[in-house]
Amino acid sequence: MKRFITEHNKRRSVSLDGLWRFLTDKEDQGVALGYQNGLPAETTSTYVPSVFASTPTLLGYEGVCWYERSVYIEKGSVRLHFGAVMTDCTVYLDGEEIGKHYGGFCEFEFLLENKVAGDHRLTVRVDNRFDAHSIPQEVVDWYHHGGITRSVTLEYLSGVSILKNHMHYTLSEDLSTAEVSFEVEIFGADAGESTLRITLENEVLCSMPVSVCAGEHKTVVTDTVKVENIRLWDIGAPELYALKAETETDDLFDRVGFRKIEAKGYKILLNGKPFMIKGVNRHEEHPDLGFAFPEAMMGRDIEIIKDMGINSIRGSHYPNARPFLDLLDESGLTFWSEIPFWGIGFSAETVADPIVVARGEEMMRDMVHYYYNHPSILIFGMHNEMPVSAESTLDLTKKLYAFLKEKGGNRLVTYATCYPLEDICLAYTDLYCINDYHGWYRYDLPGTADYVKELHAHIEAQGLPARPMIMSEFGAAAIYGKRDFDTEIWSENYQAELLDYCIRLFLTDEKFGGCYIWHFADARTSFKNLNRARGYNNKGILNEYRKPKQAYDAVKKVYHEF
Ligand code: ADA
Repeated sequence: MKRFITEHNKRRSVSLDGLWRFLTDKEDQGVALGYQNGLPAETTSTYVPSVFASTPTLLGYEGVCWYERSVYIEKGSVRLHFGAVMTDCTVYLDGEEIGKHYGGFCEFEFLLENKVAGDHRLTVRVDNRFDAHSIPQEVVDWYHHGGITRSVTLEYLSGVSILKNHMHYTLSEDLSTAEVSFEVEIFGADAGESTLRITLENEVLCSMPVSVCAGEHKTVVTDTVKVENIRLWDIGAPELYALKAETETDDLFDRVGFRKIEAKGYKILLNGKPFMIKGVNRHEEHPDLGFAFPEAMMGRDIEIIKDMGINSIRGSHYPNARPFLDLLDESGLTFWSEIPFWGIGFSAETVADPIVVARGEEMMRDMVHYYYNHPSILIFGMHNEMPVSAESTLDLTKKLYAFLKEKGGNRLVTYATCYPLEDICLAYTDLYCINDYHGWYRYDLPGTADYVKELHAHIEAQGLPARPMIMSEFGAAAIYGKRDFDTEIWSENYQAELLDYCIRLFLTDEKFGGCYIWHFADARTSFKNLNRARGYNNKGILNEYRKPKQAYDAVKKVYHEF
């Protein structure tokens, strides 16, 4: 799969990025017309990965599109991996359905067994329409993109193959030693026996016999071993370890880190030391290329973010691309990863819909499955601005919270609420994360201070435990270039003043664990739903092409002071 690290030496993998045949199917007649058995001759082509809207004539397109290409498959089993397809897709090989996937920001894969060597036709039907069960719902504050938005890879599996290797660990009290074990998913590409060897840096931590039947999936949990002299992964000092799992015929590399995150009283502790989040929300969105975000720009965004003194990014509001997480691991920046349960669109009834719940749970499982080893992820987010006074949201929150606490590794689990005073879910979070725009939607910036007091009083009055509070969103829109002598709303001046005021307020409050500015860069949204100026959410510290507004210097100054 597409990463910024090499995942295999033994396993051969082939990128399927590039030109694919492409056809829109506005009337959704494709299956009846047999497109899965071959697209018509007049079909054009498009680049994978990309979004529909990067083709100017498809701007605003909502509907079905078909992708097709030929792939050479050697005899045996292969793993077909998609970085993300927006939003609903069905995948066919030589006309036969091999699987479906729902959810526009999650990785997924199919295993194809015993293929005949030769050229095969791979077809993907992609549908970006919304329905009653969509996550997010149609009303959402980002652009309705569609397409095969991240890389596609084909990998050849042979013998005892390794599909996953999660490193579990517990650090000693003084954080110098770790009790480590591995949960390894193996697959029998061919029936056989092998030795599973796991090395961390160059030390062999496990060597055990494994055997599988052809087509068999097995999860192996290794014995726990002690690793001494731990070099901790930390902010600005991101010590990473090379992790390798291999059998005679296959291998899987990763990079891991050891660190401990906790919430104690009002403090967040990273590696036992108080950690104040100086954060920013970021959409992984490019004004022309949408969610097919260019990799070189990921690195550039990180440099810009570091320059401002930011130490944490909230991947609002969906799992970000793996290469970005690789960069975060290596940069010593921390991350909040969440799934796109995005507020306003969801009614209490929709949250109770079993299809919606099942889809949400699957997205969460996918996120944990693929992202588990990334040390930069300190926080898993369950949802954003949902109807938290409803029993249905309480049920959902309980389920997701229990799952993440059990399976999510050493992470804080939370959600962002904009209705904290009516919120009945607050017992199921490790942090009280509030989105509040006093200085924007209410034009009452000084009111923020009173609101914060009210929030603390509310938590206490409810008898809820002392936990760090985070302002997970706050900000103001500013149109790039609108600067003046006064501080009118929509101006860069007003935005800069607001951010300076709020950050000082939050970071000097002893019950706060930090804040996340809304947001890094202006991001495209939908006129249809939200009627936003220019069709953008203009609360970026930078504009959509990453040109700094006045807020850039203001944020840099204040974050560097703390
Ligand atoms: C919400 C939401 C963000 C964005 C923001 C805004 O808090 O979570 O995605 O829409 O409001 O700009 O109003």
